Parts: sequence; structure tokens; C-alpha cells
Amino acid sequence: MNAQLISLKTIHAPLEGSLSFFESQKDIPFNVRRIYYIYDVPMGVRRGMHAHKALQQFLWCAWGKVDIILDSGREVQQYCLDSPQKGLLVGEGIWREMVWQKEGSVLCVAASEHYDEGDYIRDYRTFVSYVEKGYWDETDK
Ligand code: T46
Repeated sequence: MNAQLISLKTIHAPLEGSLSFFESQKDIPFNVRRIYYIYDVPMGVRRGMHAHKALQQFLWCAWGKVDIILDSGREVQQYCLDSPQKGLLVGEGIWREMVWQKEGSVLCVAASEHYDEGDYIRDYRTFVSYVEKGYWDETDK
């Protein structure tokens, strides 16, 4: 599965709170070209349902709890982002769904490229046909 759960480096100050961070090319393997965040999502709502041809992303839940279901076309894995100290690297060629498990949850994403609708695969059967043709075989980890 071309994905990895990462513990974010965190500075805890007993009276002042905590600060978590990550850096391009140190903690994540790409330069960040875009940041977006998803919020005001009612509990139980499912978003995503697409894959990316080339985009790499790093997801973290700044507040709340969001389940991330990843499908490589060969296996499915589920991750729970329920702490601002957890991040999830998602490489290219992975079908994803995000399910809001707590009201008010904020899902943040750092992306390797600018927005390009042409990079999305939004039809599951098309995604499976890319997998079967070995489109991502060299990058599949
Ligand atoms: C992903 C998951 C984790 C833009 O115009 N610019 C942007 O940078 C983004 C991310 C989206 N959009 C537009 C495209 C759609 O018209 O915003 C609308 C909602 O996007 P979408 O339905 O793709 O949102 P999600 O939550 O299903 O998926 C998003 C990202 O699009 C996607 O890359 O991996 O979050």
C-alpha cells in the first residue's frame, strides 16, 4: 500500500500547550505546493471516492476524528486520524474515502501539486483498470 501513518514531531509545554510540525523533504517526501482543509462536515458524511494519478498528499486532523479508508485495488486499509499528532502520507494510485466521525472535525491536507481536476480518477471501475494495467506498479510500495 502506497501509504504510511506518521507520528508528527511535537513540542509539549506543560502550561502552554503543544505544537506539532512537519517539513518537506524531511518528514514528508515531497515539496508542498498546496494546502487545503475540509470542515463543517456533518458526522457520518463520506467524502473522497477517487484516486489520483500522480498527486501525493499528507493528511492530518487538526481537531476531531476522521476515518480514512484506502484501497490500492489489491488491498484495503483503514486509518483513524484522531489526534493532531498523527499524519497520513498517501501516495499516487490510491482510492480514498474519508468518513467524518466527530462533529467539527477539521481535515487538513498538504499536496505535492497545484489543483488539477485532470489528475483525479473519480470512477472506481476506471481506477481498477489502471491498477490492472500496472499503471502504478513502479511506485507501489
Ligand atoms: C483528496 C481528499 C483527501 C478545488 O477547486 N481546489 C482544491 O484544491 C481542491 C482540493 C478541491 N477543489 C474543488 C473540486 C471540487 O469542485 O472543490 C470541490 C470539492 O472537491 P472534492 O469533491 O474533490 O473534495 P473531497 O473532499 O472529496 O476530496 C478532497 C480532495 O479533492 C482530494 O484531492 O484527496 O480531499
